[in-house]
Amino acid sequence: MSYRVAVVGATGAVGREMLKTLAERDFPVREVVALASGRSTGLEVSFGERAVLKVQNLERFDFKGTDIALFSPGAAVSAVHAPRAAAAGCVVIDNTSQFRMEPDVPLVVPEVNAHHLKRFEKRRIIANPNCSTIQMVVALKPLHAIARVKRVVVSTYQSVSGAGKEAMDELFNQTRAIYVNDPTTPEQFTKPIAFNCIPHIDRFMDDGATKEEWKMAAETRKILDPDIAVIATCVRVPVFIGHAEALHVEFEGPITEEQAWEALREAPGVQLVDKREDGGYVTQVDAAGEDAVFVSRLRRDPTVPHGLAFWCVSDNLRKGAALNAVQIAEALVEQGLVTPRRGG
Ligand code: 11C
Repeated sequence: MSYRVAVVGATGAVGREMLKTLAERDFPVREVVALASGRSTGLEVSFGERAVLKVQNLERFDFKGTDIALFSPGAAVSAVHAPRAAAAGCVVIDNTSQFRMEPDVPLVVPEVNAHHLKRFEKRRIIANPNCSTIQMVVALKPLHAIARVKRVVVSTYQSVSGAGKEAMDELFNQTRAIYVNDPTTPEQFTKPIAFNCIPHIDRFMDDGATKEEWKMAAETRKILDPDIAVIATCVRVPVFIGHAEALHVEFEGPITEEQAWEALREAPGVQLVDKREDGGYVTQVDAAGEDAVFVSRLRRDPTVPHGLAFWCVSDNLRKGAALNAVQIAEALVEQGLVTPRRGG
């Protein structure tokens, strides 16, 4: 069986990564269609090493006959076009924040809650979580199975690629400008991002948290367990690709470092690199281009009765976005929840 797959937002950083990931993982495609806004129509994007695709206009595209659509065009565009694709019979996997918290839209990280996928049938939309949530729940899941996570205190160190291609360009150009003493004004960020850290991602909410911090809490509860308390501080750092997180996790019951290491070693999607020596941990530069969620620096947190602290890093464009979306498509196929509508 093979599928007609559309990638919406195909010229963006995540859209390009989706095309690359579909090709690399040999997803069974009959045809791949690249879609974007009118101003990108006619541009060319690569489908891995396999083909060069001409970008088509999303506004004019008829989703009839398309089996699966991976969306990453921005929430406002998804709000209009994802339901249109679903109404045409396509299964939508949406990487934006538009539908994530809607009760009849499953929010899925396949290693954690693939069993939620079957709830997609009413809306035909599945939401891909925020990148900083995805890597955190992949690492928490095996530990939750041992001792039930009660509370998480997390600080993030998020790369500029989370804010898109222009943000990556701003880090590059600003870094260069500082070296050569050129004037530079922040545009994509509220403060200079070169040689700086900015404790502000997404908009401010009434309680003083940012929307990114709220997402980490609300999405974790929807994906993993509604009883988990999460307090996050999300920080943009001058790194191009890869998000890092320092987690302090309090559990309901006892859990030893040895139990945690063993569970993480076995956990799908996790790579444990924890040598307790110089360089024996993973950084964002190491994780860029990789599929795993890396866990390092795991140790007991002696300030609470049952606690662990650890460091968690992943490529936000891959596991944090494109790879997770493609894994959802693979899980739909494995669970027999999507069948090609024509030919195949
Ligand atoms: C960032 N995590 O790093 C954001 C990007 O809700 O899908 C992804 C935003 C989202 O800026």
